[in-house]
Amino acid sequence: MNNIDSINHVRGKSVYLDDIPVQKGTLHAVILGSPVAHGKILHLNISKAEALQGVVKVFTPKDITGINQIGGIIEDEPLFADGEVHFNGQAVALVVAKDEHTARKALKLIDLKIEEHEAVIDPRTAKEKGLLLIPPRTFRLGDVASAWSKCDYIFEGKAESGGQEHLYIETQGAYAYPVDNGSIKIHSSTQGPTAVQKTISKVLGIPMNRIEVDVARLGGGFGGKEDQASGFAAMVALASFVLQKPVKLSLHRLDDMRMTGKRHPYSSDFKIGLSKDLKILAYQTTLYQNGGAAADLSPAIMERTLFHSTNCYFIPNTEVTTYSCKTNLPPNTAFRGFGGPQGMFVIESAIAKAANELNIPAKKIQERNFLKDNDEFPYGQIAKSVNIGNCLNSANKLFEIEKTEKEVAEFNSKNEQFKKGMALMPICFGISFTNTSMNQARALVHIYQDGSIGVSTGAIEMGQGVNTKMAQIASKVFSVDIKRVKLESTNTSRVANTSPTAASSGADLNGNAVLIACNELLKRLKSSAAKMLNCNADEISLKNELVLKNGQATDIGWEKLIMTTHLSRISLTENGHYSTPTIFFDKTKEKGHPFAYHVYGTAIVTITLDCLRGTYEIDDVLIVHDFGNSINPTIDKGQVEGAVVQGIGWVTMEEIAFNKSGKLLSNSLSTYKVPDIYSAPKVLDCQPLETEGPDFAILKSKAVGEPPFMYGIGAFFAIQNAIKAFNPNYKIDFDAPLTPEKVLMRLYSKA
Ligand code: MTE
Ligand code: LUZ
Ligand code: MOS
Repeated sequence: MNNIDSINHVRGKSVYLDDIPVQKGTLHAVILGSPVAHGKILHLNISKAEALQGVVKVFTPKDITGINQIGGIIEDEPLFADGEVHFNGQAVALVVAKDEHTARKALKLIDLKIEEHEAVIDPRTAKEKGLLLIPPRTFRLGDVASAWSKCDYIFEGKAESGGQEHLYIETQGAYAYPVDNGSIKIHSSTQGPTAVQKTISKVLGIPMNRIEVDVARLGGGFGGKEDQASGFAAMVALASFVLQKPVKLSLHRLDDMRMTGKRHPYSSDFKIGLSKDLKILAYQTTLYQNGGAAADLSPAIMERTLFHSTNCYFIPNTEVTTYSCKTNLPPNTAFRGFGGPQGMFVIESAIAKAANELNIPAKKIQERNFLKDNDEFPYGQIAKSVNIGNCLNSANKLFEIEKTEKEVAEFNSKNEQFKKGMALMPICFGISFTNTSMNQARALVHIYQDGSIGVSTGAIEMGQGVNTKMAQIASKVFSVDIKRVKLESTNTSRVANTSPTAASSGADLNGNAVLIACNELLKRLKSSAAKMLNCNADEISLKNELVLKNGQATDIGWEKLIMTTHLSRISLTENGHYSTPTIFFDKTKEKGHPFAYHVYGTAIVTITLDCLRGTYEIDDVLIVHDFGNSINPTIDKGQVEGAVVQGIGWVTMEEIAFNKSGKLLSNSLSTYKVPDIYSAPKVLDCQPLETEGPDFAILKSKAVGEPPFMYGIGAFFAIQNAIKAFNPNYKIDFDAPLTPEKVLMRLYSKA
């Protein structure tokens, strides 16, 4: 089953926000972003800009009809800066004009004076100054303090991981127009239509039922549109509401890069203690999250860092503390993995440090400490159906890892300029929103009189194939051709109170809601067929568009069944509601059972390093991944491939640079390098682990969106190993991304 959108995507026929035909008289908006990262607004005069021909209005805080507030978790973020600015690019005003060109011209006529204050860029500095977005949190298991004395080896170190630009191909944007009765309709490039609706409701001061948010699809989100689409949508909605005109905003790439938050950089201290036989007895770490100027999703991301701080290892004594630090950067936000990768990078660094000091391969320590069934996670959940060991065993066999290790060693002994490095990157990722209440979804299913089916859910299609999976589920339940099923746009008037499509749980939550709705309709159809055939409903089944009675084909086809049911005045519409059972979390104890299940897998990453230039190529990434019982192996494999390359980019080449006063230097694609086809692995082989799959995954098909991102981290350690093979003096350190410049310095460092 291919992605139902692929043909239209390739032909350029799929409609994204900027492709929606605009109404006559549509106005265009452009944002004035603060030119400095921190300061006091002394003076803001818009009269010259408003006087420019073609300019309709310049919006500032005083034009807001509701409240000037867009913070989703904490109300700490104004829509338009009021009095102070806290990051470079923060919206100060919105120019609305007859076209974008005029609006941009008007930007230059706005008279803005800011008294510049010192900008804080570094999270540790922020922490020292007491600038925290929320109070710190700690997860604990066992007793670290008393465990150190039992350790034969103790190592300490620091780990740094960098930010990451989402670089969705479609930038942020929205298109709003007034409809009847003081209501507005808005198309928004968002992962969270309800978040958009709620934010607009607050900013405009009108109830949610007056706001209809519609999303056909996104040209990528990767977390960047989970929360941050809301502000842009609110600006457009405000302008449209006040002017009673259609208004559109589609960010220029440079504005998008400058104004939106990214993956959180983290700076961490770790201490790890092992026994002689390489059991990790104790692990203690403090992580400083660079949150940016407002909370955004940072509290939830900080939480997921805690949840994933021991990756797939059982460590009986653990203590992990995180600080969410307030800096003068754009508020950092969700990005594939949601803080998980940052936490996992630190434990992998701690293990690599220990392995380096003990002069053994890290794999020995990794394997020795894999989680097993009934082990306790630091957050109290008991591990079940743990597949990490199985994944590695299977990888050992399939990919002949030992043989490859020997080949790498042989290559390195024979070559001077080129060295190879290998690393094992195992993963364990929890599935469910860590905020329990968000784990719910609804679906609305209509069967039309002609037998065609319309499915609406709360899920957003952003390239991950969730719509295809939804269509598969409906077609499977009714046993009809998938061509009969159409996925509607995601619309808050059809499916309300949605959670964002995030946490890799879009298919699980919405798919289960579709399943519930379809099964309810199926029950109705069966009793209708039973009436037609004068038998009991339990004798009826549907197969390949035919009604079967006791397994035997009848002359009633799908279309006849539907029409007859409709004529009998039976509803062919159903709403399904799903909420994940059994999960809970008690924040006062920091213990619970927050995840429906975990996804496991393991990757072996091999790279070749050019020791003259510091450049490297990824030879291969060999994966055994636990998909459960995948409902769409083609799509799921695509998710793994994209995630791996994105993960490699994060730890190798994607380097976000701000200057000391908080100005983004890597503000375009000429100064920010993302992986291209040359930096992708030469071989990316992903084999499924043969398993049944957990009950709470949709049709036992495990969530796949985020977990494989973390395989990319293996590239960092593979490069480290190659550096070591060349330079025995290299004192291992952990500073991602490991760009060729950094590699070169390390190749020739003298201890
Ligand atoms: N794949 C594509 N092509 N585009 C995206 O934006 N987002 C990722 C992942 N895969 C993304 C993607 C992220 S961050 C998440 S959380 C999941 O898809 C969300 O979709 P799902 O819950 O349906 O897996
Ligand atoms: N968003 C969120 C997420 O609000 N809670 C989560 O747990 C989460 N996890 C991954 C990605 N987005
Ligand atoms: Mo993904 S970071 O949960 O949108």
